[in-house]
Order: sequence, then C-alpha cells, then structure tokens
Amino acid sequence: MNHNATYEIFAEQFTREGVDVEFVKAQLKRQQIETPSWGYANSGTRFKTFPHPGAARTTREKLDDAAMVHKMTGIASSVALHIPWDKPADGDFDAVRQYAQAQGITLGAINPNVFQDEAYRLGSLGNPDAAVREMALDHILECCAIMTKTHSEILSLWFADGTNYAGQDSLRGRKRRLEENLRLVYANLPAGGRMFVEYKFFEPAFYSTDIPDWGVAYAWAMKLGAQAQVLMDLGHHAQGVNIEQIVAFLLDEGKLGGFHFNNRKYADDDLIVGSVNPYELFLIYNELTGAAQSDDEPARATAQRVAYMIDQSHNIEGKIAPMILSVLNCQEAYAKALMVPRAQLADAQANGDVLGAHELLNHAYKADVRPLLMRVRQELGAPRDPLAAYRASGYEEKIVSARGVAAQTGGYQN
Ligand code: RM4
Ligand code: MN
Ligand code: MN
Repeated sequence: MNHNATYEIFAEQFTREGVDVEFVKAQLKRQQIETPSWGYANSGTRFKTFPHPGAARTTREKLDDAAMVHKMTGIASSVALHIPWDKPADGDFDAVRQYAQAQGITLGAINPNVFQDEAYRLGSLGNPDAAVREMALDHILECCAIMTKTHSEILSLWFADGTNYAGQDSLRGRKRRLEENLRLVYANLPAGGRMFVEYKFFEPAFYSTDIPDWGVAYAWAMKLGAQAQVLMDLGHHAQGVNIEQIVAFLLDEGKLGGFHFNNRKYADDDLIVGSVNPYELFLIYNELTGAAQSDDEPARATAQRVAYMIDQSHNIEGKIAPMILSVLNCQEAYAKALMVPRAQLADAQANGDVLGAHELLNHAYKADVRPLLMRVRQELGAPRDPLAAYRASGYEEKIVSARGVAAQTGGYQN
C-alpha cells in the first residue's frame, strides 16, 4: 500500500474516533527539539571514549552536523552551546551565529562549564574558597554576555558541586554560598533571558550534591524570580521516580523551564531518548500537551514556552544517526500525546472510571502514528524516512574522509 493510502486510513479511523487530525498535524509541524553541540563530538564514559569516525572536532563541524539533523527531521532547528567547548579562538560569537544561520539553524541555550577546570575540585559557586567562587561566577557572567551575541534566550546551569565524604564541608555553608552567587547570576541575565537551574541527585559528587533534586531547584527558582525556572534532565532522578508528576507540578507552578532529554536504565546513562522507556516519554508529553491545551494559568503559558533540548552522550552508536533517532522518538511521543481525547479523559476521571481513563490514555499510546508522521515530514519538506535518507545521503562517508578518526582517552572531548 502506498504512503498516501496508509495515511488516509489513519486519518479516517481517528477522525471517526473524534481526533482532530488536522490540528494534530499542525501542532506537530510546530514542534522543535534543540540538539546539543557536544553530542556531535566524541564523548563517552569515564572508562573510555570510543572515537567515532567523522565525529565533529570543531564548533563549525558540530553546526554542520546539527544542520544535517535539522534537514533530515525538519524540527531540530537550534543547537545548544557549551562554553568553553564552543568558544571560538578569536572570541567572535557573532561569526558563529552567522555561520549557524548560513546552515539554516540558530544557536540555542548557553551552557557554562564550571566542572572541568582544576580549580573546581571542591566545587564552583559553592566552593569553600572565595577565589574559586569568583572564577566560576566570572565564567557564568561571561556566558550571560555571550547570550547577547548568540541571540540565546536561555542560560542552562548545571553544577557538579557537592561533597564526597560526610563532614567534608558544611552543607548549610555550601547552600549559602551557592545562593549568594546564583543571585548575582540572576541579576546579570540579559534582558528577556531565562535562567534554568538543573538538578542531579549524584555524580560526580557521591556523598552530597548541592542541587540534588527538583525540590531544591524549585526553591532556588522561586527565590530568584520569574526568569528563573527548573531544567529537568530525564537521567537525573533516582530509580522509580514519577517524572511526569514532577512535570505536572512544575508546570502548574509556572516553574518548568525546559528539558534535557535522554534515557536511562540505571543512572545518568545519557542514552537515546525513548530507547529504554518510550511509555515514560509519552506520559511526559501527555502532561505537557494536557497543560498546553488547558485553560489553567500559568500551566498553559508555561507549557507553551518549554524548551525541549537533548542532552546525550553517544559512545558506541555513532553521532548523527542516533541524534536523528532521538528527535524522531520525541516526535512520536508528542504525536501520541496529541491523540489523547482530553474531554473524554476528563469525564472518565470525574466519574471515577479508573480503568476507563487508563484505557483512553493507552489507546492513544498504542496508536500506530507512523503514517501520520510520514505525512507531517512530507509537508515540512523533510524526508519521510529520515534515518534511511541520512544513510543514503553520503554525508557520513563525506565527514569520515574529511575529518578522520580522532584519538581519545576518556570523558568529554573539547
Ligand atoms: C551533566 C548534566 C549537564 C551536562 C553535563 C555534560 O550530567 O546533564 O546538563 O551539560 O552533564
Ligand atoms: Mn543535562
Ligand atoms: Mn546528565
């Protein structure tokens, strides 16, 4: 059966069930997923980084690869930068922005790096040494200035800060130092800029982490002000945590800023989003879509401003193909969330119909949305099968011969 016929059957079936298929399609065409510049370079685990032939070595190469992901998917038009990994030798960020623009993409969130310098052994903004705190603060303020040049709206803050042993440092002292400095960062945000506070329950600190969970990030965001919001990285929770419930809470409080999408089985695994638990990804999108379609403020407006970003570290699966697949998995989860019959679900919930409500949700989850997504891509001018199109494009062969294989040791490579 050809693609058009499959789509017609899909549209007919779900229209009969009450789904506004044209609306679903229009929403899908507006979806945006930001990819991370560092996902195109070699990165791995602390044990070994397996170099991928053709992996990007420079920011321009990362932007070229991100542009390719956008060309294949049609919905990944921006790239997050990590500073200093993406700092040009001449400091000319205007040129970086123009280069991105020429490739058909834009620059997104700015991620300061306050965890790889020797000085940060005991932390950055929470370090017991005032000189190190100042050094970290200066770097983040430099990132605020970079945001203006890159036309970035978002400053994404993640801190490796914490302690490894009980008694190593004062827990309250660390909290106070961090708070004092976060206030200074907030005060220096460029006009219209948003500051995201990311949490992570452990690693690299193993006894205590200064921003261990969403509650602490939420407390800072509340204390700092309206431009501060929480960044949720899907790999930064303990096993079994109900992530979609955190999403719902933060949306309702107007404090969910954005996501770092990835998937995990055990810890901060940084695997392809949707690869381990696609149902969880659907349930997250279900909360976001439900809020965006509701009349509840600030949940509605907050959901509509959420920044969807990928934060993954591909060690053995290549770079560009797994990034394309990650974007596609987000697209599929969103499509299914858009298929949830909101009014019927609300009725079932109000009537205490436990299983009926559950079935309504799962009926959407189980829908085969592939014909719909092929149609959406076609209308966006992207290939119907992005992974197949990428493999057939010759791009991988081109970058392998142009860039070669870089020798690696461990961790993230600049
Ligand atoms: C952290 C966190 C940050 C990311 C670094 C590289 O675990 O997820 O967002 O920038 O890794
Ligand atoms: Mn992250
Ligand atoms: Mn992480």
